[in-house]
Amino acid sequence: MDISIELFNVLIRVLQGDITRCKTDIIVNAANTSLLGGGGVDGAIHRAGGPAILEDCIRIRNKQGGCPVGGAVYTTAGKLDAQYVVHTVGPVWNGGNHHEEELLATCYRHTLQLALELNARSIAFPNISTGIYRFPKEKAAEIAIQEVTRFIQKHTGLNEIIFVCFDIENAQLYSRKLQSSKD
Ligand code: AR6
Repeated sequence: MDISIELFNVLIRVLQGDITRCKTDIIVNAANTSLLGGGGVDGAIHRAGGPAILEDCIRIRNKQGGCPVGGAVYTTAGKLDAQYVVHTVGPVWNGGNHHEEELLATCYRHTLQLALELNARSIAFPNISTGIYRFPKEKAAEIAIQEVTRFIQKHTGLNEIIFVCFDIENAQLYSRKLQSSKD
């Protein structure tokens, strides 16, 4: 199921598993606007990374009042084997007529922009919004792949982008869609 393809000189990989085990410059978190942690991948990242991540989140929250939907901020990666965690806030799926698709695309764009500013070479994304926030998985995969592809067409710096899929359904969707984007 795990696949790798090369697009615009960037290795794009699909891995099924736990993002907290990734060794990439950046691990992306699917956070909420409070930045105070939660369940799903957010809970896993804070648990594995330790309290330094939450301390940074609280500093950011005190300074700018959390993070808006579609926004992205970065913190230490704490005990994770990464340099930074980029926390982005995906939209809650609410039927599709509340700018959900655009907001999800904005998460990927802002996160990738931040990766560029942080001089990151590698980044691991979870499937933002497709858990507790109920965004339809297929649509979310299309948006993620589209935004990543657009970004690497225009910007150099990243050489590895990993889509970390926790569930088999997402892993299959991403593998299929990436294979066909190559053909
Ligand atoms: N590694 C990789 N992916 C994971 C992991 C993991 N360890 N754990 C879950 N996933 P979710 P959301 C997948 O619910 O939908 C939090 O409470 C999961 O299977 O984590 O953006 C935040 O604080 C799914 O495919 O995030 C927010 O309140 C994907 O990660 C809210 O949930 C995203 O699921 C955000 O909801």
